[in-house]
Amino acid sequence: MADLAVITRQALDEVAACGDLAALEDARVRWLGKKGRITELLKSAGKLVASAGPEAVARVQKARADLEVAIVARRAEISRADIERKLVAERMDVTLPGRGEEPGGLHPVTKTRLRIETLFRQAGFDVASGPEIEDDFHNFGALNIPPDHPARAMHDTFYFPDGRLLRTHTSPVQIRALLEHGAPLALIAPGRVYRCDSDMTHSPMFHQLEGLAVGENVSFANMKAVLHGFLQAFFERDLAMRLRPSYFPFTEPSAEVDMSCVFCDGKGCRTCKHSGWLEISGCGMVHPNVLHASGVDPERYTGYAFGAGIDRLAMLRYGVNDLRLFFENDLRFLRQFRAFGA
Ligand code: 2NL
Repeated sequence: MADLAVITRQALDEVAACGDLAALEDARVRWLGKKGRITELLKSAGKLVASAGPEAVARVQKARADLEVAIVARRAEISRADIERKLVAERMDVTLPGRGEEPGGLHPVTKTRLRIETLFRQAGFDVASGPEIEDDFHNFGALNIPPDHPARAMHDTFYFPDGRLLRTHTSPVQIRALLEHGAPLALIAPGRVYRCDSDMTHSPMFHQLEGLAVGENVSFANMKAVLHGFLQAFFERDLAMRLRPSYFPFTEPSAEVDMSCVFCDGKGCRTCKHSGWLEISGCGMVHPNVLHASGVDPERYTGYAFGAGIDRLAMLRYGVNDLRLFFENDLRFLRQFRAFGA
């Protein structure tokens, strides 16, 4: 029994030295298990009393209780250390930037359209829109385009089996506005249009800007001033503009709008085919037949109208040389416009 203190000390040291729960369990079994050393001592309580006196049993029971307490405490310590280790190992930096946080941006054609809308609103125009699926009357008939006109042919226009069609210009939006509101009126109609056409410079879907102003005494000179003012505001520079005689069924007289080349300032370069001029729009005074078909009295009112490609305006503004880039939506291309404002 003189050894009990030594044995207890040894057991407590072993428990204290255990580094994980498995080792601690081994130690517990070794000392307190069915065949553990302390348990064996208590099993022979009779001998113990004989050899070391009656208090000896109580001392062994006290040693066993102390050891149990020590094991429970050590188990808690190891568990806490395990959790601590796990927390350190699995630590994450919540301040790191997340994945996929790249901001999006508006498509360059959308930016161009919004810029055009802002500029024309500042000049007193409304912005109108309408259906992309149209009927023959709003797309052709009301625009003084005769039934045998080549633009109506299957190879230029996408038709549905029921005779409806994909609008080939946004003029029908303006016809609808005239029918609904009458004169006077000033609006632009930007939007998608469709033509059965696809090559280097033509896409089956492209974006058109049309404009219309109808009122008493609206003149060709008014049109010229508005178009020149728009082009200078859009390209943010002084530039020359000229009108060349042309023909459209829906305007009379009609003209092509040229502006001095924004790449060479009129000196001549590849983009303007060394002419110094870029074709940018078509325009004219609204044909009396068109006003009449839209419910407007051509004896009282006059109007001008124009049409231009938004995609082409975007190409010239951003220096893009291939129309198709706008429709491929390659992110490497589109990302370059993030920094640009409208
Ligand atoms: C072009 C030519 C043009 C118009 C469009 C128009 C609309 C109405 C009445 C009369 Cl409602 N005209 N639009 C007029 C002249 C030219 O577009 O080269 N577009 C890309």
